[in-house]
Amino acid sequence: MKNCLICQTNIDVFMDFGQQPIANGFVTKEQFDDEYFFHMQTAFCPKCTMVQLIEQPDREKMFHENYAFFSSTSNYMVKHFAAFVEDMTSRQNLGTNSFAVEIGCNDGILSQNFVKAGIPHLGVEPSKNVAEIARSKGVNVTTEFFDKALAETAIKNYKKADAIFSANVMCHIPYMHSVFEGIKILLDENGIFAFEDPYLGDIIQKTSFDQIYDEHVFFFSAHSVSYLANMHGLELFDIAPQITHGGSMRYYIAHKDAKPLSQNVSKQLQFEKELGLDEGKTFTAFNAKIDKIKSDLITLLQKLHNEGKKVVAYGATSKSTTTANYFGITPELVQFVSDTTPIKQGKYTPGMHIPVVSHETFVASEPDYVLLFAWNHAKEIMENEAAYMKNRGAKWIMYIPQVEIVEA
Ligand code: DWN
Ligand code: SAH
Repeated sequence: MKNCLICQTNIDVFMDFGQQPIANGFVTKEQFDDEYFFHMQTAFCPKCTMVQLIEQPDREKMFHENYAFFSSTSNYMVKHFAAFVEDMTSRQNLGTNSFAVEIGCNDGILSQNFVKAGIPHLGVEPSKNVAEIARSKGVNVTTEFFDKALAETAIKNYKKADAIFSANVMCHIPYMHSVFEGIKILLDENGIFAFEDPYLGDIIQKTSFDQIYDEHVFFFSAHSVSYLANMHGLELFDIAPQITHGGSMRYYIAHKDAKPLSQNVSKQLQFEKELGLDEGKTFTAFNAKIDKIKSDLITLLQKLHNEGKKVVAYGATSKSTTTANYFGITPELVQFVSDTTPIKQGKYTPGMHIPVVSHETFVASEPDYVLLFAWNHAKEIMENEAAYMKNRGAKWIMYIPQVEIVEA
């Protein structure tokens, strides 16, 4: 029995993924024998409704000077984050006299827009290699983990923030009360803290179980975020669904009563009730759907293997570490994974040890089927590869929300 990281209530496990490796821990052959594994289980809190990991590896094992995810590998995401800064610029009238903070700025994909607009800013990014790239784009970065202590230092060195941004980072941080205490200290009395993360409603509706991996400790909903904000004298006053990462939600938070409350919030809370996000049985049903995808995908890959087809994968994502390890996708079933990230190439995927190769190798390989591990970037990738796939007569294999073969 464990206690909820948010409200301390006893929580029960609803899904057990067994032993899982570090999702972004790509390994060399020499490292095969001493890979780190942890017991990955998810639980639902019946009181505050937060869905969460029971156990998470130490943060230094995941976020360090060899972090393997570089945000700017997707052109679509570059545009998405420029639009996020525009949205907040118009809400807060951001300019040369403002102060903006980004928590988890990675390679500067979002914060580079502050540089372009001349907005004084601070990027917080503990993974030194990606932070260095953000710096090379002119972003002012501190290579530390955001928490209450960092917020206290930031108000001494800078000033209170008119806007605090974070994308795909809040859901990574187990010490969430320290983060929210930090937000309370750092946010100007009229400021907005806007963050987005994969949305629990989409995860349940699409059975996108692969959003569950070591880095993702929380699976947020409007209900759980609103509960958390209230605990700190803050308020969730607006929300905006996003299509990114297979369905995300942007949450707008301010000091209590500082901003008008949008009807979007109450409508979403109603929708979440209808979807059953406040009931344990919803997550039991989710479990059964995961196991159906597992057996359908493994049956298909085994059949293609027996027929002598060449099957490869596209996108060595963090998500695919869960898919490959939980389903048992071996290098026999999938020969390699293509990925444009240099630090991943020449290494092997965590746990299952599928070789990671460059896009050039993929193009030269003439596959029959391509398993789209980076399914959240399907539009961008399928458009870019349409001509190649058609010429080759290759087909895509999709598995979210269900297993299907898709003609290019
Ligand atoms: O939350 C997180 C999100 C934002 O990013 C982090 N915890 C880690 C990471 O998750 P992920 O690895 O599942 O993210 P992506 O964006 O689905 O990863 C896509 C992968 O595919 C990257 O390694 C880059 C690669 N890629 C490619 O080879 N060709 C991507 C595109 C768009 C391409 O055209
Ligand atoms: N915002 C980017 C990066 C997401 S990946 C995007 O949306 O693409 C998650 C990032 O969070 C990593 O770069 C990791 O180093 C960073 N991170 C993890 N814990 C953090 C913390 N406590 N404070 C700030 N950043 C953190």
